[in-house]
Amino acid sequence: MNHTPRVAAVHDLSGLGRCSLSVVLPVLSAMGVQCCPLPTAVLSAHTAFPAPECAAFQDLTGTMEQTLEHWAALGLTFDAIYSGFLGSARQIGLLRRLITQFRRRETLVLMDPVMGDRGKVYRTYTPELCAQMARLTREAGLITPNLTEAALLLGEAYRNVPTSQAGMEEWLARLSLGGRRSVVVTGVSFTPGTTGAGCFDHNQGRMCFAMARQEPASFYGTGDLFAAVLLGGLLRGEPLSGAAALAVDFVQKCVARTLAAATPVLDGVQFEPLLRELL
Ligand code: PXL
Repeated sequence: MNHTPRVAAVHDLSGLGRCSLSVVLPVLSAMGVQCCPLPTAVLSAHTAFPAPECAAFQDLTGTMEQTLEHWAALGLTFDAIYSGFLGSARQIGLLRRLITQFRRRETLVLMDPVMGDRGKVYRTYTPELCAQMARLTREAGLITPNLTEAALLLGEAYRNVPTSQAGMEEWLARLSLGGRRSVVVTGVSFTPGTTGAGCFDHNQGRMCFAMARQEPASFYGTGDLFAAVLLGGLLRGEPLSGAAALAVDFVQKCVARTLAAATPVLDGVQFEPLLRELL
């Protein structure tokens, strides 16, 4: 690609906790991608921090509507549309509009169906929002659920998460809607000490797994970091398997570095010193 690829990134902006836009923007910039943020909400800190009365959660649905009007008037289109944490169920309709109105035929639509983690749904996500999110992912060319979100999308209990490669391949096939879209499930693990991503590549019609050493802790925001590196890799022209391997490897290095520094899990991973590896 000769021009700098342009991505619309639909995510929240959290003041504390290294997730969503505060991770996506620097990663995509480092990878040579122009990131146009469409913030869904502004939070004082991500939702896993203790939330006293004074905690800020500013829903930006109205601003998103105005932004889409403005972008439409400017005749914009995007090389990729990438969505993550949403602030309200009304935003589903706006995301649908963004996808239908601003995509070209070759535009990559990456939906990270952010809904929960570790078997739990996020505090601000209603059952209505989850159901609508699942429905909208039908419009995506690529989805990147973690295990919790994969179970929610399939209507499976979290305890049924596959622990074998064959079981995960069956979930990947179901998540691909019969091969119609690409899927990358994060956090898969079949052997102790190893974790990574299970992929179905719609273009090549095949599955692959990208694994790395499992660090003995997990951090908030790593799903967002993963999806941003994956997207940056794909926009550089990497196949899904290569982009997934890059993202798995980068997240593992960030986690290892953060563990060594022993900073709080809620603060997310120290990706900043490693960003140059993505340049
Ligand atoms: O990393 C996912 C995420 C994104 N945005 C907000 C969150 C979370 C996960 O907790 O709270 C606001």
